[in-house]
Amino acid sequence: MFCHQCQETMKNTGCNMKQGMCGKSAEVADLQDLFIWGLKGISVWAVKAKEVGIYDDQVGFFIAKGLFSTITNANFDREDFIRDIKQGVAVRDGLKGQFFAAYKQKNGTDFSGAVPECATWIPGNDQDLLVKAASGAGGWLEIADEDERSLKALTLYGLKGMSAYAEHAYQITKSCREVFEFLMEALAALVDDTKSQEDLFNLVIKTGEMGVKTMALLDAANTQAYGTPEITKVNIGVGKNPGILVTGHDLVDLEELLEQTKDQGVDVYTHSEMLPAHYYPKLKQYSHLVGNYGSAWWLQKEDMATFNGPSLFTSNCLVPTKADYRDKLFTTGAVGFDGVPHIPDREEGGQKDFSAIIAMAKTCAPPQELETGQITGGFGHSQVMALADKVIEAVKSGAIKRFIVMGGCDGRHKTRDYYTQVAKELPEDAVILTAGCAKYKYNKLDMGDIGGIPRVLDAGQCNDSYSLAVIAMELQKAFGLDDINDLPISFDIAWYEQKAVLVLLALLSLGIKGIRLGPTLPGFLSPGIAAALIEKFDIKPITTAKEDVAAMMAGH
Ligand code: FSO
Ligand code: SF4
Repeated sequence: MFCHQCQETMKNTGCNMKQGMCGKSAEVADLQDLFIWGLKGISVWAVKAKEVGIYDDQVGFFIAKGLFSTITNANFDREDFIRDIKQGVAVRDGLKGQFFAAYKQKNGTDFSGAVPECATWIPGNDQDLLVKAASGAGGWLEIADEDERSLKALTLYGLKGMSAYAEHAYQITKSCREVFEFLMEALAALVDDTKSQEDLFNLVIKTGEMGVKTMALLDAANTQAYGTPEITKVNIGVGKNPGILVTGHDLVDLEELLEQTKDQGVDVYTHSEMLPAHYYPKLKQYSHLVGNYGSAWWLQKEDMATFNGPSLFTSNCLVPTKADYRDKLFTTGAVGFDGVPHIPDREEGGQKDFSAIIAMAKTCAPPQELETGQITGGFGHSQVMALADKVIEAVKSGAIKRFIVMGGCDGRHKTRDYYTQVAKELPEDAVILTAGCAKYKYNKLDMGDIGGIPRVLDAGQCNDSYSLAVIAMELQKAFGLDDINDLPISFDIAWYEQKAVLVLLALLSLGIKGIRLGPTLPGFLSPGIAAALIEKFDIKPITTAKEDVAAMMAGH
């Protein structure tokens, strides 16, 4: 195996032993590479098919859901990937057949152009497939040039994040054509030998631009389905009923579970990235959506053990475990874990069937209390802009000196205490804008407020980083500034997995410069590409909380 897609990668170079730091086995890592190689093969035909007027939404969705399943901590199940690789070949050959027929009809001759091996490969039996995967087919080490590998990794990881957000949006909108077409075009470009380094650099930037569009799409879809997020106090204590703990990012899954648990004597709690569900009017009206239990994803071993009831994973981050609570785990969507029951996809127009998890919850004790009180969130772009006059006044009067955007991911490394330290070190005239699970590093500190504006404004999930960008663009307009970088805003982003890569590319595509990225710069950046990003965008590694706070407050 060789995997370097997340911030925990071994020695900040690549996981290349029997299993990754995340617990992913070498076999699953190799199968994921082979699967992605197959998705590139489908994309090669999809780009050609587009030229003769063929587009199939289901092919786009297969690719998006497939890439999503290869994100860090989403799917650890070898059987899922063996199944998906074979299904991918069938999808590819179906599309290829359609293209051949349309091509012949249009040109009067058979198509005879050259295509890369991933567009024609046949898996044979399961054993052949495993041998092919173990040979490293489709893996990063097949690319000799480190800068080419780095640019392709930056693109692919951005596409993975885009796929996750597109998959969530698609569950609501049932249409994501522009994003799906871009995914296929970009995947095909990654196996196109004629692309120069400049082409690949441009593809990275285009991925960021499409990232903004994808997050906007998800923002609109969530708002249309569940209302505009509003400022909300969320209970972090527990009730007396047994409960189901829901984690991940999929609001449709949560809504269906809430419907099916109505009047069942079972409460529903959010965990980690599901916390922002409480900010949506349509979801918060369910009285048995009781509160948020525990902290960020990496503390799930502790939180899920004391929760007592079953837990549902609607997306990453899942931590592989053999602990007792494993018997109470359920996965759905792109998530998978060997031997853990998987709740199948909904039929067209129907709902997922959560009866097994509800039945189990009824046999469980209520959750053990970890803490009491409330945390406040729901500061999406429309809520913050509703406070615009107050915010602008506070900036003009000097009551707010600076905004620090601290969105992104949380994680288990000790070095991430930096983000708690930054929050503590910030002077009282600084306000934190956050989104993503990174917020758990400081969202339970008592940071107070500035004239009624809380000093930690939580916009929502990591995809709601879009909201933070909208707020910045609105403030730029309100202050009449030509350059977004002249705003009193600094970016101190924590990354862990590939959705954060997309968020970073999206911010860069909006022209935001001087972003601090930590706890380490990505291991998949070659020295040459890291230098190019630093030169073009002034990206900075983090240093110490003290030094960085001083620099940010001084406008650097
Ligand atoms: Fe966190 Fe995990 Fe949202 Fe990520 S739960 S780390 S960027 O998957 O998705 O913020
Ligand atoms: Fe290693 Fe991260 Fe890949 Fe897991 S996802 S194998 S920790 S680089």
